[in-house]
Amino acid sequence: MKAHWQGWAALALLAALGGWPEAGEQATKERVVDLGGGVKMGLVLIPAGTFTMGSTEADIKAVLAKWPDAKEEWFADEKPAHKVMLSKAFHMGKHEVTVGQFRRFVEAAGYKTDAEKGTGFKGAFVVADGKAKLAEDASWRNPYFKQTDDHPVVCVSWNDARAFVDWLNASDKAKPAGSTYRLPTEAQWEYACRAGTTSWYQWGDDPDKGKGWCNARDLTAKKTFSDRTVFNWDDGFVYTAPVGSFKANGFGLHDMHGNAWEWCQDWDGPYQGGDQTDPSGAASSEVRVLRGGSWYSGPGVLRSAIRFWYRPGDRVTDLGFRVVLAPGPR
Ligand SMILES: [Ca+2]
Ligand SMILES: [Ca+2]
Repeated sequence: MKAHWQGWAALALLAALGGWPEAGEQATKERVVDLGGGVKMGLVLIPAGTFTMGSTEADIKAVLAKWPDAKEEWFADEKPAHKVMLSKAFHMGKHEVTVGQFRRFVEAAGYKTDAEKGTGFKGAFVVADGKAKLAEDASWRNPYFKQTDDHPVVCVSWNDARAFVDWLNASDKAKPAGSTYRLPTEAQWEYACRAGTTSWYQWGDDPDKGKGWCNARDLTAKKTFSDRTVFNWDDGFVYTAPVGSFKANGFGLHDMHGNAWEWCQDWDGPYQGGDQTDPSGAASSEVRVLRGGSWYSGPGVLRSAIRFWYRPGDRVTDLGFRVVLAPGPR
C-alpha cells in the first residue's frame, strides 16, 4: 500500500498560465485578512489557467526506476494525466493555517476540535519515539512536539478545517461580494503547487536539489527516523517548521511541498480521463483528499502529483490545511 511508502501503514488501514480576474472582481494580488486580536492571514492571487494534472505513464516508470522498492500500485491513482482548466482566478493562503490563526478561531468561536471532543476515538495519531501511535491526549494543542504560533496547525480533522472556513466566511467583513472561503479543490491545489511546472517537484525532478525549498524527511529527521528513506540534505527540522521558512513557488506560495499535509475539499476517487473544467472530485467516498506531503514524507511522497486520503474525522500529527477564497458559493 502507498500508506507504507508514507510510513503510516497502520493509520491508512483506518482509514501555461493565463487569465486574470474577471471584470468586477478585485484584481488584488495579495490580500491580508484581519482575523482580529492582532492576528492576520495572507492570501495570494492564483490566475485562471490550464495545466496537466496527475502523472503520465512515463512519470510513473521514472519514479519506479528511481525507487525500485516502491510498488506501481502506490502511484496508480495519479493516472491518467489529464488536462484541467481552472476557469476563474482565486486567492489561496500564502501559508498553511498556523497554530496562532487556529487559536484565534477557537477562542472567537468557542470551538472544540474532534481530537478534544473524542469524536470516534480520543486524541490523535502522533509520532513518539520514532513510532506512529494513537495518543489520547494529543490534539492541535499538543501534537507531541514543540510548536510556536507560526507553525502550521496539525492534528485537525477535515471537519475542524471546515469549521475554520465557516468562521472565516462569517467573520471577514471585507470579503469580496460573491466570493467564499473554502478548502481548495484537489485540482486547485495541484495547479497552485505546480505553478506552471511539470516536474516532480517545484525545483525539478532531482530530489537531491530540493535543499531550501521545503521541510521534509531530511538528514535532520534521519537521526530520529533512522529506518526511513530521506532526502539527501538538511533542512534543520525534525517536525514542523515555522510557515514560510522556505522558498516560495512561482505563485508566491510557501510549503506546498512538505511541512504539513493539507486537506482538500474533495472526496477521494479515481481520476477521469479527458479534458475537464473546474473539477471537484468524486461525488462521494469515505475519505477526503490530502496533498503535498509533510515533515514525515520522503522523496517519493513529496512530489506534486502524489495523492493521499483520510476519513473526514481523522486527525494526524503531520496534517493541517490552507484555505482558498474563490468566486461562487461553497
Ligand atoms: Ca525536516
Ligand atoms: Ca504543506
